[in-house]
Amino acid sequence: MKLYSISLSNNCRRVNATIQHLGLEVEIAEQGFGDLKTPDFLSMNPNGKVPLLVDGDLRLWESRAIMQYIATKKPGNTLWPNDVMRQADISRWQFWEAAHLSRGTTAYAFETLFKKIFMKQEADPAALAQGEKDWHANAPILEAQLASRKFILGNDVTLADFSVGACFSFAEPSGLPMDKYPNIKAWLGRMNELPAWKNTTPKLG
Ligand SMILES: N[C@@H](CCC(=O)N[C@@H](CS)C(=O)NCC(=O)O)C(=O)O
Repeated sequence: MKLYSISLSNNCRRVNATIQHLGLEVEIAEQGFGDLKTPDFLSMNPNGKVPLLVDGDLRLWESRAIMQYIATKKPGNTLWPNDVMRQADISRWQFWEAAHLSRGTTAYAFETLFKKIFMKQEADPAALAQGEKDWHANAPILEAQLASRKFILGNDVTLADFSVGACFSFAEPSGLPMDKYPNIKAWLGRMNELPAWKNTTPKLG
């Protein structure tokens, strides 16, 4: 298997953490942003985005789909247990973070960090205010889930943790307001004790 990836990307991080945690043999092809719009790359992923997994004839894009697929390569793991009810529960958190939680966290990262670093632009106050609203609308749901659990589903780390956790990759440098969410902060501390998670922390410059 070969993964086209950019180590700074939080979407790639959730896949790379899965690979490392399971000890999967995957060739990592680190890309530059310019590489993603070449005809060759677009023929594999018309979105021109990473991550992209190649396995035989399969060209698989979308980070959460890649996570589920590669996790099946190592049966018997806690990340994606062979139990449809657990899988449904994990998928639910993956879809939730993609559709809801990431709206606020991405707005913070984009407005306060990436615009400055890559576009030499200042944050747009209206976009940041909307991001703050989205963040506080969704964070309490995760905060409540983690009140009595070590990881999102319980005692074992699952793809839900790597999926949702990736949304927080830039929480600190982007100034995401975390004070009202001690359970999320404590869970992120536990995530950082996992070598696969710590090793895939994106390095900003
Ligand atoms: N929903 C996609 C998002 C992929 C995505 O937006 N990737 C970014 C990196 S974080 C990218 O490749 N951006 C390059 C571009 O849009 O030109 C996933 O989860 O895989």
